[in-house]
Amino acid sequence: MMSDYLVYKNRRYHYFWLRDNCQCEHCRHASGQRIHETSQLNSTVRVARSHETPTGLEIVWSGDDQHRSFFSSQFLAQHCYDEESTAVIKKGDKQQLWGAALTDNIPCFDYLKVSTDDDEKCQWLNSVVTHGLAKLINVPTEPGTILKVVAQFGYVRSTNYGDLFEVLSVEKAVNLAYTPIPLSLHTDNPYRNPVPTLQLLHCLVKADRGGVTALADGFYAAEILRAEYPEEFTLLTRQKVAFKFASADAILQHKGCMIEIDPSGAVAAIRINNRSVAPFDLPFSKMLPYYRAYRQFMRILQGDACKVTLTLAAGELILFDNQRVLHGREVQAIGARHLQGCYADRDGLQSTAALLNATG
Ligand code: NM2
Ligand code: OGA
Ligand code: ZN
Ligand code: ZN
Repeated sequence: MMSDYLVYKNRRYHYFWLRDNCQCEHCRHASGQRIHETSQLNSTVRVARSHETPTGLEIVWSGDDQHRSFFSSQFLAQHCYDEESTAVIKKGDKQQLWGAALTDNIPCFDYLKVSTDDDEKCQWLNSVVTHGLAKLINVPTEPGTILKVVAQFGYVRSTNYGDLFEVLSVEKAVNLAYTPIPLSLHTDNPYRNPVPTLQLLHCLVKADRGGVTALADGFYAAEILRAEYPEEFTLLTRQKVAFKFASADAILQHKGCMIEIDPSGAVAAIRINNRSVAPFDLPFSKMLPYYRAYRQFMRILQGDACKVTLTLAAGELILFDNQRVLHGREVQAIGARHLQGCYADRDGLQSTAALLNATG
């Protein structure tokens, strides 16, 4: 059989891949977007001639009107795919998992600095990418400031709870969040699809007593579960369960796995919220094993290896990945505690971080 690839610097590149990724002005718009339709290319396109220049690789194609391509060696190195490593579970290359030892090392930044200095802003956002979490201090306690914080990196995701929500203890609360009752570690809005990917909580008034914030890296806890209780881990990644929320202005329901893995097996998202789990609707034979797995995962999350606690002071704000980092409220809040919260999109934050990293 005729070869369908060429070798450049000991790496193989398929002819079709090269033709599809041609960077010439007929194939790519000045914006960088592809002009030709991949589905319309000649699938048997072949290289008529190729030669290496000091800066890359030139190709003249046969069976395609003598089309010419040039690939810089940088482009080829950056996009090289010649490796058979599909069996390896790849966690996001920037992720840094953390456990209880983070208590004294939570990435912490000053609001004035991040809003006036791009390097500082870049480090703040990079921490959210790596740790799924960052704390801001010296955030003015003027109500609504949380929206200005979001504007530093992206846009608010509005929900049935509004652009922002008041975490206050009220009469006739629609959600346990709006009572002084403790909340076990959870991710917000598991009953939505898509789930809001980022959450911010800004403390305007600290409780006289109680109202302690608990945090845990769900990805770290999931790796403990995977290592120590593999069957329980698998059950939580395979069996969907329903989450529900209903109030006067919303009826929301979604079925999903408590631990989501990507096709390589890497943990991609956590969905845990004890107060809004609907009655499990599982095959009879799976009911008790599922409870065992869920309860074991909660014990790991709430245990000494994973959980970090802190009490937010007025003017402090936490920004975290709502599909990775679980949050909770320990100890009944006494006094006029007041937080404001809101949601935002992780991809917008990642985009701002990427721009800052590119220019910095
Ligand atoms: N609040 C704080 O997702 C949840 O139901 C947790 C969300 C009410 C917006 C609480
Ligand atoms: C929430 C929440 C925690 C707190 O509003 O979603 O979890 O400390 N609040 O009040
Ligand atoms: Zn071209
Ligand atoms: Zn919450």
